[in-house]
Amino acid sequence: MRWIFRETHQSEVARLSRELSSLSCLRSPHAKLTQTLATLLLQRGIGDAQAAEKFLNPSLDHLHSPYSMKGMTAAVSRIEAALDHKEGILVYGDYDVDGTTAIVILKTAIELCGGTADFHVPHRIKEGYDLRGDVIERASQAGIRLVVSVDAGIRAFAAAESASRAGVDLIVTDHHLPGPDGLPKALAILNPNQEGCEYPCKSLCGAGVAFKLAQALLERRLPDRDQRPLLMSFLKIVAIATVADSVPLVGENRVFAKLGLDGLQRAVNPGLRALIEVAQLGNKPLTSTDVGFRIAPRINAAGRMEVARDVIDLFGTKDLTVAREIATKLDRLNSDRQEEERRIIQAIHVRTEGDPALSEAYCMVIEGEGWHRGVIGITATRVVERYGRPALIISCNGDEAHGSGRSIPAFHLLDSLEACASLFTRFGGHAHAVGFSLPTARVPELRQQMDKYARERLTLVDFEPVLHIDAEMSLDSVQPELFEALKRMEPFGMGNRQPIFSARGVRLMTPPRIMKERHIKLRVAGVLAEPELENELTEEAVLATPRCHPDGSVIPRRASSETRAATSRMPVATKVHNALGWNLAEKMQQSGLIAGDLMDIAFTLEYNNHADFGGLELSLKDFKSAS
Ligand SMILES: [Mn+2]
Repeated sequence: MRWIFRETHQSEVARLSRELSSLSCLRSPHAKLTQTLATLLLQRGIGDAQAAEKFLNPSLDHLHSPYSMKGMTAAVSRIEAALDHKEGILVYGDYDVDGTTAIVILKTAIELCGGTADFHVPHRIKEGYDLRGDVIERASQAGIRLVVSVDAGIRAFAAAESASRAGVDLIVTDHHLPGPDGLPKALAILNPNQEGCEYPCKSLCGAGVAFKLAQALLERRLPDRDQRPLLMSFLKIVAIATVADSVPLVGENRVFAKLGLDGLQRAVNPGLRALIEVAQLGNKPLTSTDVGFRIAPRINAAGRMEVARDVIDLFGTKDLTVAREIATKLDRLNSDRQEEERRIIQAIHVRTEGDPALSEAYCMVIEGEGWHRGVIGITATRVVERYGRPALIISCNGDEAHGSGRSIPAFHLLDSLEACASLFTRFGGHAHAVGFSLPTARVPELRQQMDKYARERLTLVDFEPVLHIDAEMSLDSVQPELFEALKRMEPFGMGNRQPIFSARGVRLMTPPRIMKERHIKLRVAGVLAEPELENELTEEAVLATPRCHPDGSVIPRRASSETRAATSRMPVATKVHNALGWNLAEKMQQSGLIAGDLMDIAFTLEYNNHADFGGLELSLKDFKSAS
């Protein structure tokens, strides 16, 4: 694994570090801590104490005015007119987490303001993404005069034409980039990415844009005292979409994610409670990882397995028993989805094992008959993770084939598809992810052309995974205060990754322990002085081991004589830390490192809640022999 150190300017770090020392929320931090924090904040675009204070203490007061978004006034007046005249409104969304939660947000806001809202979620396979004219025409026949899109519509030119022909007013709310041919004809368009929109946060997800409209409506129609509690309850759902849609967790998105995640611990909505229950996340603070890997996939499973409607019913019901039934169904769909994913991955694995031409391809193109189209995107992600190469995964249904692709940073996937555009019946996407369809008969040609194209542009180095290191530090800096400061930087995710640190020349104190054949547990320490042989670790060193046992008096026992022999050759060390390395057992065995050796490690800081051996610990991302 290649380590890449993020750059910081020392003078900038020194300046911000001085400013941080006066921040009240850090409670008189020492110089080393503010330096580390300044480094991390600068990397995240936070350049002064005021911005740092905001970043470390997200609050409702940091939300921008909805009216700084272009089109808001027009959208709000039209919806208010509908409310006043008791017109029905159709909220038209999308089938993924972002699209379904956006529907829930806007529909609920309209209902809270006394209106009625129906909704439409497209069928993933039969309708596909984006608004369709026939759906709007049917709504018009049913008497609907106002359609509001969420998480979709910014390129729905034909549907917008149908709306205007059918005498339906269309409000588009979306976050996707507008196309090169301008905007569809609509009564109002809310999209921070449209030309002329001054909205400060450009990276809202679709549910985020829907939330801004909801916020504006609530401000107009409901008493002041209700505003904050209502916004807080909406943010729980906005946070889920914000994390799931992988938008950067900075600016207003950070406020959504932080307040929403905190709020989820006290979820009242029966749907949310049931969902947290089936994901087995009750009674503890939720992290962005919990939401991204446990909550969002269950919501997404509905759309993947073709019942996205269930998500709206789940959040709409007032009855916990009903909510539990739906959540249990989503949980099962998610298991089915995982099962299907495993089945495809297994098939891919078997094929690549037996076919070096496939596993050594510079762009892997792998097809299968009848693979579920709802999961080939996730499968492509897994293949890229495993092989480090761009991958197109294709589901063939007779003569027709549908594919989904994911890439690595060095390879622009959409450009590569454009280079063989004539093979496709349809394709789209961006640098990192694409979707496409083509005749099944042309898949071998696609495989050959993609590999040729990739070989002209990539080298083997591009396939080597890289690890971005935020800051180098000595193990002595691993202190509870640092961990506290890092907690304030949560939630981590896109745009605000959990900081990865490196420490050079740390000493492996005991023989590595292998856990469950795949993981390792190490004891490591920063080295203060050159070896001065002692029989065992000084008591001072042992006591200084960071741990959090209630009585603080547990001293680790050295188990075997072998361990004692190893530590007896050890020099006097400073604090000893536990370091856990998931799936690093094989690498440890290959490295030949033994107790007493010096190594360079890359790690994140974690907290182990175990009553006996809990405390601060390092989670190893990678290690090498000391350079
Ligand atoms: Mn979206």
